[in-house]
Amino acid sequence: MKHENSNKLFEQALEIIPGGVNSPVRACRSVGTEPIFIKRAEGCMVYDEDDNRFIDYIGSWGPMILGHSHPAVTEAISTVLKRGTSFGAPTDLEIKLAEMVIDAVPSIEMVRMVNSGTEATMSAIRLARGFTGRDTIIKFDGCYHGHADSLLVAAGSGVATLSIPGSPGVPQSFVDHTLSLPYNDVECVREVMDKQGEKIACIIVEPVAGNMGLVAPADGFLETLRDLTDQYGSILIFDEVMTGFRVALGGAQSLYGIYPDVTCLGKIIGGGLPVGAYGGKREIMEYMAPQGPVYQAGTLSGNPLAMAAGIATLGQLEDPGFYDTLDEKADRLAAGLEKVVENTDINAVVDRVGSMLGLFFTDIKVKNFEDAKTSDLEMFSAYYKGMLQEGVYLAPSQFEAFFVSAAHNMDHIDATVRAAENVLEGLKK
Ligand code: HOZ
Repeated sequence: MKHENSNKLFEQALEIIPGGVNSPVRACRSVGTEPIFIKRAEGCMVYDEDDNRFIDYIGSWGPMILGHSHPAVTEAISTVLKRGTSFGAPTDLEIKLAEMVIDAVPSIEMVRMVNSGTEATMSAIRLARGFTGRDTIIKFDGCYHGHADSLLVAAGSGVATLSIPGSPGVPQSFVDHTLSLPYNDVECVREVMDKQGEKIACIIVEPVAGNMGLVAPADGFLETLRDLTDQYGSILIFDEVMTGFRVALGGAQSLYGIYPDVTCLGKIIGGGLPVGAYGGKREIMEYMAPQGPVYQAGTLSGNPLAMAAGIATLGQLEDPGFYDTLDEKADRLAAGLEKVVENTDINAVVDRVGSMLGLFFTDIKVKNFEDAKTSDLEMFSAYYKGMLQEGVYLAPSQFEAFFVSAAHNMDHIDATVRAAENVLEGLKK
């Protein structure tokens, strides 16, 4: 497989863009390759600048649940595009998308649109601090909530991929207000809340962690967070930027029946355009300016193109049976990969929640970031490269989930399992 054109573009990019990329994981450093440059994408396939084609399981890191260039989404964007691209003023599209979000996500009564997941979590934290009058927050090791200063502590995703302990540029005084605890450790969070609960503004959590690879919540974990935040008057924030409209129409909260005070969204609700949102209980959301005292603003917030893409995407997800069909495909992929792992006798574990999947090269059940770090990263890197050669495009990091879209069919899934079989057979030797 040739990568000549991608390699040339990367050389050019390195001269003028830090690391040659606009988001660190894309540089593919942890897997020891150079990024492929994408020319176009359709359905579940991406095509690169060297005319290679790949079955895509990155899906733009989650948003493309319908697959790429879905006609309903591209048509909605082009219709709105003709009326102008941004007004910095309210439009009816914002109301429509807000209504769709509120109808689907059980705990959201009011919602504010922003431009990215990072903006959503950063604003939700400020809201929680403003509402409670407290400064300290709790997050979990290996969870990634975007790159706002106070959240870059023991973070997953790119921070974990590059093994960065924290980030220079984040004042120690910010970090002092962030407690990071082990994911799924009910006893630990109970102990900390029993000692410091009255100082805790919020607990923020990925209800299904997707930024340390895929890690499902243990029985009782989310419930304990709900109980403890209720007990101590702290805000419970679910970061559903990845899981929202992904694991179910109502997100992870509807799947597990645990409802947060504030939910952060992004990815799917923008249908592939830049978007984020945070929403929750009316009495909390009314604390936001201009209704309340907590400030947050944005020139492009509620952008009409993003709203149109989001509305068109969510419209497709409302089809009865959408998630059953999607989950069937994801289940076939997970089962296929498990079988390959078993047959090849390679140390690896596969996990799945809805259409989010993970594969760790370890022999233990992964419950938290410490477990995730036992994965053999050299094996992952060899697996990643092998799969790319086989025409399968995976996230170039052990610490990211991968996604099945509605555009994958059973043939794509079976071809992916065969590819994994070839690669893992080869690695065994
Ligand atoms: N860190 C995000 C995924 N978990 C985005 C990665 C990217 O866009 O490069």
